[in-house]
Amino acid sequence: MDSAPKRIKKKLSCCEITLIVLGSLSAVMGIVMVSGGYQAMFDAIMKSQMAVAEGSASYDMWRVPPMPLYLQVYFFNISNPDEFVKGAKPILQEVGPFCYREYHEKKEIVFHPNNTVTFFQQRWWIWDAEMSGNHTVDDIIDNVMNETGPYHPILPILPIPPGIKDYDRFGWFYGRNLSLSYDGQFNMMTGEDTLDNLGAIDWWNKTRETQFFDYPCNVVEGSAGEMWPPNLQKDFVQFYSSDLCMTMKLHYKEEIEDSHGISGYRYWGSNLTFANGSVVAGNECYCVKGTCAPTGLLSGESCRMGSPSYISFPHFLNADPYLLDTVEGLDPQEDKHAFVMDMIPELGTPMWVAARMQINMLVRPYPGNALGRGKIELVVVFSLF
Ligand SMILES: *[C@@H]1O[C@H](CO)[C@@H](O)[C@H](O)[C@H]1NC(C)=O
Ligand SMILES: *[C@@H]1O[C@H](CO)[C@@H](O)[C@H](O)[C@H]1NC(C)=O
Ligand SMILES: *[C@@H]1O[C@H](CO)[C@@H](O)[C@H](O)[C@H]1NC(C)=O
Ligand SMILES: *[C@@H]1O[C@H](CO)[C@@H](O)[C@H](O)[C@H]1NC(C)=O
Ligand SMILES: *[C@@H]1O[C@H](CO)[C@@H](O)[C@H](O)[C@H]1NC(C)=O
Ligand SMILES: *[C@@H]1O[C@H](CO)[C@@H](O)[C@H](O)[C@H]1NC(C)=O
Ligand SMILES: *[C@@H]1O[C@H](CO)[C@@H](O)[C@H](O)[C@H]1NC(C)=O
Ligand SMILES: CC(=O)N[C@H]1CO[C@H](CO)[C@@H](O)[C@@H]1O
Repeated sequence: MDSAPKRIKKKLSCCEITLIVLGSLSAVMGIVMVSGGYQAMFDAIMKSQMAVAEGSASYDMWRVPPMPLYLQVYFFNISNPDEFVKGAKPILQEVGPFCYREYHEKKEIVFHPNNTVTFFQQRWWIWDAEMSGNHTVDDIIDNVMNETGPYHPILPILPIPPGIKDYDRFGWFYGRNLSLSYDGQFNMMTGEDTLDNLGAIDWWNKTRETQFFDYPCNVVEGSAGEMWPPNLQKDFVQFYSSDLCMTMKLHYKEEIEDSHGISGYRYWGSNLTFANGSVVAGNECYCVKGTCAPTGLLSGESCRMGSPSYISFPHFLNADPYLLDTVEGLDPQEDKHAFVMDMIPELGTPMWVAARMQINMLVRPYPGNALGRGKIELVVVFSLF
């Protein structure tokens, strides 16, 4: 069936901003912390333990995170494709999870005299049959990784609109597995001079202001994604995400306690994280080429090679509720779908992270395509949670 001559090739990558959990370091530091009154000693130990320098306690864990990381992908099958192209609401059926173990390793690490370190981050994914239940790797190969096959039931019946002619395929992992350069190059503050900037990003891919959004939405700031300065406040934490091409802000939600009795602060992707300019003044700079998204969606157009993609939280959690009405079959639930990061505030160290995201594709009617309602449709392609 090749009425679909071309499909969008896309390094959509995105989204599993899996963050390092410096677990064993946290446990050790937890004991040190209860000895109050030794602030200077504590600070000195803390600095020698936490700053990233060759031979420091955190160096090896920073270079190759020892904590298990997982990538779980869910797809949405459009179960009424024929009706959909004639204008019916798409009926979505969640299929998954497809599970991978994810591995990270920092490469080409260079420390500089100004207490920064430059590196690339290599990531790779190994299929995890056990966690994937009844789904086999063949299913996902047919869905995302097969560079000759269809990535989704809907695309073969939707020809690529005129004007998009540079791409012929669409693949989530396209060119990404084991790539050194895909995530770009990072320069990060090591915290050796002061822990106040521990783990903060200095520049990404040689720039402090990217081309992806207008100023100031394009400013590279926040953590590089793994460590934060000690003594977090109950407001927000932020990190630069090369996957989303923006600095992502997670807002304080509540105090939590994990199963080992370690208490922490929970930060999450709230309804402000992807708020548009009507909801949060100033966020107009996330509009791309004059097009502003409904609140709760981040455009991936400039970040992902011109693809009509939008990032949201899974099942449009914390987004404009009207989005739920454009499809059938979604049901946002905080415990399943929220982007959550639990932190030990005294250390600025994550204890548990669920980086949950959803990739959506914009599908519009255009001359020569039967998609009938004359209305822009946002089609959910897949979710990571
Ligand atoms: C997806 O939907 C199509 C059309 O209803 C159906 O034939 C197919 O079996 C579904 N696939 C999965 C994996 O549920
Ligand atoms: C630190 O030095 C590196 C290497 O010269 C440079 O790329 C970076 O911009 C410097 N950062 C600061 C904050 O001075
Ligand atoms: C990534 O590369 C490794 C090593 O070649 C391989 O074992 C693994 O299956 C690849 N993962 C994906 C998702 O292609
Ligand atoms: C990729 O998809 C095509 C078309 O569906 C199929 O013929 C081919 O066998 C698939 N390749 C792999 C490696 O699964
Ligand atoms: C980083 O910059 C280089 C050189 O300008 C460019 O080729 C590469 O595509 C950029 N990487 C990313 C992830 O944008
Ligand atoms: C965001 O959520 C909070 C509650 O968590 C609510 O009070 C507020 O009205 C929401 N804001 C928007 C713009 O939806
Ligand atoms: C922002 O989102 C709201 C709610 O989704 C929408 O009504 C409004 O038009 C959006 N603002 C812009 C500038 O598009
Ligand atoms: C890994 C796993 O759970 N595999 C199961 C997938 O489903 C078939 C049929 O239901 C089982 O036989 C496998 O054990």
